[in-house]
Amino acid sequence: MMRHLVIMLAGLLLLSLAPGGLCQGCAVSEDERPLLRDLEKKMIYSVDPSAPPNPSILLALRLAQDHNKSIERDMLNKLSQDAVQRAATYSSGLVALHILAQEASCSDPRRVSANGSTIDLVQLLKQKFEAELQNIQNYGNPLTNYYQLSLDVLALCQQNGRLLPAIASTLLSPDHKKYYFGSNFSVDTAAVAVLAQICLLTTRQSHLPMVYEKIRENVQWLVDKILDEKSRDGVIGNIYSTGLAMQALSVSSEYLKPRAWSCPQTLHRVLDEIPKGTFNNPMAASQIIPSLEGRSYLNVSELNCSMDPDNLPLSTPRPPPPTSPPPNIRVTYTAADGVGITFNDSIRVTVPWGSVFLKVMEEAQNTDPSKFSFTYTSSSWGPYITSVRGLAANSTQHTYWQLLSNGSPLNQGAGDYVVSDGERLEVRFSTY
Ligand code: B12
Repeated sequence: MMRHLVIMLAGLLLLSLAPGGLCQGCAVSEDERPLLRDLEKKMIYSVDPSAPPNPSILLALRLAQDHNKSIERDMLNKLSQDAVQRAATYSSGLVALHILAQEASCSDPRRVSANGSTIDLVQLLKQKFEAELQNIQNYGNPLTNYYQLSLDVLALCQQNGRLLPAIASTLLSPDHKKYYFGSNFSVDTAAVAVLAQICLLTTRQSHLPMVYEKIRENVQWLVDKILDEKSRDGVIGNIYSTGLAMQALSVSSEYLKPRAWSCPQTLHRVLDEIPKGTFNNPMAASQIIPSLEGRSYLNVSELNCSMDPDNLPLSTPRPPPPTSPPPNIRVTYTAADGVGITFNDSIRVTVPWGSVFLKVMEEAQNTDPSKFSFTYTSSSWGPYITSVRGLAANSTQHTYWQLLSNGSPLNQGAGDYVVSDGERLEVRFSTY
């Protein structure tokens, strides 16, 4: 009896230490938990009910320790409804995120039902993934990007989707074109590629040792590159890639040299940013929350939904107290074609203190639409600038409208970045 108990306890301990186990890496302490709970609540409040439901948010809530069951149930229903209606139009990475969110909610992604219809998201992802591979074969580029391809591999691997590890090992191999935007290494992309390949190594769906050797080499290269992007203060890439990087590094401890990374240092750096509002964008919150819980997207299949506590009550948020109108500030705004070099126009704009970049763009457009007209689409991260002065971004040509301040690229979008007095803002047509 006693022996059995000891063996069981040892087994549990081993399970929790294994890669992908529930208690890996570092996590917030009980003293720090209120900060995390506040972030979760804020993320829930800031969900836009008129926007399409966002699987990253439910995924983060499910990976958290504290839960609000009715909110999660509601989100799952909305995601299922959206999936049965529109999944055919989703990008491959969005299908992958829906699969992860369904799985994390203990719901079968192969049978998602709503309004009398049922859809098999895993089958759909296989088709979308196939189309991505076909596009690479025909044109040298995926339909989307390697961040989404990594999400695809991760979701298919978690679902035992008969994804050939040999294909994945070539697909995610070291390559400038895959892991860089322009001259910048994409820590976010590398992090998801690590998670995907650790999944492949853990689930062993092929019998060819050479394939696994290649995957291990890929992971080693990616982990080293991610660590190259670590600053002395613990941020990895920028603050918005740090959450995914933490997930990747905490499941790849065997690829890290001793003392190569201090998880607690990075964790505390992230915690310091929460009160400053750095993660007020719900997407940003959703990508940081799992790592604060010491968890990763590899844990979705291990969640036991029937054991969830229902302990995250939401109070109605208090409306902010009335304030006197803010003073005005002045900034310079430039719209430039950095590819064809056909225009480069600047204007001085006055906006209320606390305005975001988008407000500056709107003011400039109102003042001189012939030079500063623009369009945007709504995305999970907020407004994505698609064209300025009729010149449109084109993903097949790898062009986009880059946002800059005083000559440096911003790490936030036009809907989030708060401008300051005297700042030189710019939208520049660029390539990646
Ligand atoms: C790929 C990518 C790009 C590509 C998008 C085109 C393509 N080839 O797919 C390029 C290189 C063009 C790009 C541009 C920008 N990006 Co970007 N991008 C990503 C990345 C790596 C993956 C996005 C993705 O495919 N998600 C999966 C799919 C399923 O989700 P999705 O919402 O449908 O994805 C679309 C949108 O996210 C949109 N998008 C991409 N980046 C951004 C950024 C913002 C602010 C918005 C509103 C939308 C948006 O393009 C995606 C593909 O269609 C993420 C990394 C991450 N952690 O999420 C960064 C990320 C979202 N980008 C970021 C930033 C800052 C930008 C820029 C503002 C940079 C700049 N200074 O100009 C610009 C956007 C400017 C604009 N025009 O409005 C940040 C956002 C952080 C934040 N707090 O807002 C991230 C998190 C990277 C980071 N760690 O800094 N990006």
